Amino acid sequence: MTGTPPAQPRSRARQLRDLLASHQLEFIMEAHNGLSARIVEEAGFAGIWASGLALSAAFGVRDSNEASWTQVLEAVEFMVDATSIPILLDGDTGYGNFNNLRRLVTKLESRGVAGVCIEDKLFPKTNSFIDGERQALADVDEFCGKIRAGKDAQRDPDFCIVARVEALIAGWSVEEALDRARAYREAGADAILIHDKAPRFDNIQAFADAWNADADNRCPLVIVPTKYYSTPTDVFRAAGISLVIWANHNIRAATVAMQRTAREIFTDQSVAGLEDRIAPVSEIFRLQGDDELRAAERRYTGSDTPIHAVVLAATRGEGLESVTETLPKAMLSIGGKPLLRRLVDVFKAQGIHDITAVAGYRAEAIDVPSVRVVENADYAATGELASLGHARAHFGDDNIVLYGDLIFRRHVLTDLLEAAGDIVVVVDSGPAGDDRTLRDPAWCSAPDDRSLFAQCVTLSHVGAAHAPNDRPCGRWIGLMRARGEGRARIAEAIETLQAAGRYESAGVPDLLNTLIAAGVRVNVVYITGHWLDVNDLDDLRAAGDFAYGETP
Ligand code: SPV
Ligand code: MG
Repeated sequence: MTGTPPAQPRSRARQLRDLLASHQLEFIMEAHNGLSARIVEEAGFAGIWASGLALSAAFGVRDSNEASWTQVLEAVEFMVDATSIPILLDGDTGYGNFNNLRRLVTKLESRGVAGVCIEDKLFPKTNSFIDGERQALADVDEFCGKIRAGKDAQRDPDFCIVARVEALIAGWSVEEALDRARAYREAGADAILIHDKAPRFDNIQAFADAWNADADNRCPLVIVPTKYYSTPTDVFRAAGISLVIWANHNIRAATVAMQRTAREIFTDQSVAGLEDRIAPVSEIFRLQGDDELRAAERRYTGSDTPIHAVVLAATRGEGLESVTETLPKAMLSIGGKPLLRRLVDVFKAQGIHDITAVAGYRAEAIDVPSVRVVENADYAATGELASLGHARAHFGDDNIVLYGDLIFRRHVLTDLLEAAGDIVVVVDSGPAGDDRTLRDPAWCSAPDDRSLFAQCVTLSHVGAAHAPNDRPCGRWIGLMRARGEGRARIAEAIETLQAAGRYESAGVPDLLNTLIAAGVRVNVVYITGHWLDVNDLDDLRAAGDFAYGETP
């Protein structure tokens, strides 16, 4: 067979090299541990600056080589593991002479770090913004030897060594900075980081003008606008800068957040007033990649029976007629992906591969890989339960049933899968939850106490019809699980509804209420937000924004 072999994914070192060579201004951002690195990647950055200042601050030591190079290496390894984008390590002076740099480069390559930046100062260095003028610069020849040694040590030709010129920091002239930069380029540096502590861009502008005017200087320029931050970014673009490093803004933002939080908790002796302003623990679990572990557990421990998902996708969607002429609601595109495809991605991430969609309106338009489509041809005259009945042949011992217009963060499904009980529903106790005019208000045995650990709460009633007089505890989001004995109880409840002549028109809330009336325990998992259902054009827009903030 002939044909072009599939393209290899670019290595991280290659990605960094491409960023430096890019014809447009590129940006990388500081991170100091695995969590912040993942946050930088999720924000959309194409690379990470493993800042010496931020790493040492996170360790609680000074930016004066108080943390050993192996401690830095270990921290950066966590950052590599947590991300897929290139990391440029702030390697200070290379932690010693040429030989120390060689060893550093070898170790960085083995840990998947894409490049290192070394500065022409003396070990142990001090942060450039502390008494910069008192800082001695390295001898140019010695520093060039270090660059050459580093380049000779690398195995991957794409690994980048960025040479950082500290002449302006130490109070020397632009000319001195240019002389040094030229020497470093000739020694093999892949890019020049020209650093300055002045509040204006003038010196670097003069440096860049001279650098770019000289045809020999085909070597990208990198800057760190920490002090001249008010300079418009377009000025950097016009100056021909290749890469901007936002060098310390995550550690500084985290510092303010932690100071405020600690002070507030100390003063209030309570966290009640704070809870809604800090990341929910579920967000931390998400950033830690907990979903993947849950799915792997199911895959490898064999302790779980396969889970079947049934998506109720028969409706066109009242309020969405203008966009559902040719497709059902479940096929509406959210952020470039049909709703149903989003659900499939979430299921697959949890190791759920048996997915059935019950189609009705424009059934032929439901075309999503990995989804089995069954049709409720009588969808217009029947209810959700009848649609569910069409998927009966594809139920297993463990089933997830949900509305096809849902979009939710992955942890919502994780929470459901973690919950105990044969029949479990997800209820949002968030601010909108106590509004009984919303779809599917839910009354439960206890309100959400927002505790970290699962409460034992059961469902008492769902839906506005025949609702109790007190306020609902939240809103059923249209997502439930039925397994083991729960299946038999559901079959009985369906018989009850049939006997009462209510089956054809019944919705899933009717089924749940029938179960509750028969004394069946329906457990509740509380969530607060992090989901949407798409009922009208406003919801559709909101879903687009929601999807935008999602993990790729
Ligand atoms: C760092 O982020 O550690 C740097 C950049 O070296 S700066 O702090 O601006 O010198
Ligand atoms: Mg540094």
